[in-house]
Amino acid sequence: MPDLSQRLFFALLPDEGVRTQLRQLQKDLNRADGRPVPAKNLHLTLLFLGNVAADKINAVCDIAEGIAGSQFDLTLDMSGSFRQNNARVLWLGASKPPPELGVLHQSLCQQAKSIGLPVRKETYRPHVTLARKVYSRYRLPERPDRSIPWTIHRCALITSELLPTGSRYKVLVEKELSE
Ligand code: 2AM
Repeated sequence: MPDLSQRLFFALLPDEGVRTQLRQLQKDLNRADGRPVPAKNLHLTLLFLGNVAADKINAVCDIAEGIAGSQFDLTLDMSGSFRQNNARVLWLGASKPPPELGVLHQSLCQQAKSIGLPVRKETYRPHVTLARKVYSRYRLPERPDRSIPWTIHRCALITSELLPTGSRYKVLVEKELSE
């Protein structure tokens, strides 16, 4: 039987203005080795679900369709890195994540649990990954010169296919928050 499960995650999608500013910061990372995240893939993960069995995918789409609420503001004003195998992932985050972000994350966690998906109890660290597989010591300053103001208005359920060349994302459901 073919495996029809899908690797899924909920994310916030930047608008063009924010994407352009993220691209600019990525250019500063040119001095680092590593693999910059392609512009079209830039996002902030709300909840990573991992591989979801085929018979649960409709229920996850329903959760995404039910996302509602008002737009809110987030300021990307700090950077950092996570270790991943022998390399590092460089990211941009918010020193003061808005409460709405935590509420959205918690609500998605609860709904995912309610349909029987395993949700790991790890601390939510909202971030936008800028580059992966960075082996050099180059980092962005912890407080970049420019912060990026972002009005969050687009949430999405995304499927990710892991390819040798990197991840290929496809938006399954996209929701607009109200003004
Ligand atoms: P990352 O950018 O820090 O790798 C799709 O993989 C998205 O889900 C990425 O933004 C990724 O974060 C996030 N994610 C969270 N937990 C993950 C995990 N255990 N494995 C892969 N991606 C994860």
